[in-house]
Amino acid sequence: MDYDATIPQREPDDVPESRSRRGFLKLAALTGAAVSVGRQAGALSEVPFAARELSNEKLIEMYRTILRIRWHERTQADQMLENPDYRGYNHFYAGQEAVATGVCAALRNTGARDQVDLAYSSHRPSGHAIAKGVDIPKMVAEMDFRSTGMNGGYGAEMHIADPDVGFAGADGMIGPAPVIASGSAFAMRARGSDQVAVVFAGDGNYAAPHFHSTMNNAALLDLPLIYVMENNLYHQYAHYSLSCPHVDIAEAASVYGVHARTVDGQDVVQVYNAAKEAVDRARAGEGPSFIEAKTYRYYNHWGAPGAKAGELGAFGYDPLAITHFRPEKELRAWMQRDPVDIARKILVDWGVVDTARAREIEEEVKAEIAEAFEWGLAQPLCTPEDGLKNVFVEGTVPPRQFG
Ligand SMILES: Cc1ncc(C[n+]2csc(CCOP(=O)(O)OP(=O)(O)O)c2C)c(N)n1
Ligand SMILES: [Mg+2]
Repeated sequence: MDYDATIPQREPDDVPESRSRRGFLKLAALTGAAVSVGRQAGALSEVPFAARELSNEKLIEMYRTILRIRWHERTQADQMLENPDYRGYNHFYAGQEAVATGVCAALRNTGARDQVDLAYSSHRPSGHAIAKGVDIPKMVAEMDFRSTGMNGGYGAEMHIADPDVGFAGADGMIGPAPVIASGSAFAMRARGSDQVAVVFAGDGNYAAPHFHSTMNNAALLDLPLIYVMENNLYHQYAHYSLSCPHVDIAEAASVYGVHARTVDGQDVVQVYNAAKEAVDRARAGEGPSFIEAKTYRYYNHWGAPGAKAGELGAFGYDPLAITHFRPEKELRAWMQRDPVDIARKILVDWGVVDTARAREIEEEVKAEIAEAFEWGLAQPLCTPEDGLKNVFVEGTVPPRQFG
């Protein structure tokens, strides 16, 4: 589709809220360039190379985060496949690790509740949670419904949350998360805080009305909201082209006057650059940003069907799918641009570590995750009585009227 032909062009001064976009349009008008909303959204070369400021320690920590997510997923998939006593489940994030890692590396992940940045997930939360810095052993226990887990065994995958690191959790619904996150962004702005709210949502969100109302309100109110759309090409078993007319969904965000970028979601540095730009804009009161990260998931939509223990990814048939919906060659082609390999190559090429040290770090992370599962799966299970806790209050509640 040719967006130059289909998106009506506005005069520079007709653009009400987005200062940076107005500047861009003015500059383009001065140079006589043909301006298209679509080209702005996809203009990767314009993203400042913020990663130049990352210390070696921070780059290594980002690599560790990618590896923690990867080995958490692989270990949990193996539990689901091999351990009949394991009750946890997950919408696996393997393949998308660089997105959560690059975004959260640009956020404030510790501090008081009125300081820490917030991240919301929709239904694929484990990678976002780890990147935000949750306690992994407690998350492992939570995902297996253990009473000493992160949320007392009440949350499990779909509702894991840790306010101490600003991880607000998932809601399990396709649509509402961006609206909820924009409510937090509104509160941050109303309090005069420089916090930002981030929402991670999939390409399936585009067709939900919440996407459009969130973009509209965030632009109108200049909210410190960062909408990270992880475009992994599919929602459950349908390619996104079946529900979205855009190739780059970022173009749709641009139309609402939201600063929008598309990035290679397999490359943690590219993701970081776009996230840092978005965070700086939000903290400076310059309003919302939208980052579309092109990525791919290695497992099927939910759980481990089609996967084999000890192997990365699911190539086999998913009984939940109506057909064998994604070509194996497509999955293998994406795995050739693996976020772990790309991050390792960046570290080695930039002289941060050598290949041997990078491999050692991976072994350290594998051991850390193995310990997390050992601890988590030794925790006490919830009892039937636990199910009644937090439902009724002790004693009496005085009658009360609103108003
Ligand atoms: C309102 C609603 N409808 C349907 C579902 C079932 N569902 C869960 S995930 C999903 C697909 C989401 O696709 P996408 O947004 O691309 O995210 P991805 O799973 O690819 O990460 C659907 C339809 C749901 N959770 N909520
Ligand atoms: Mg998707």
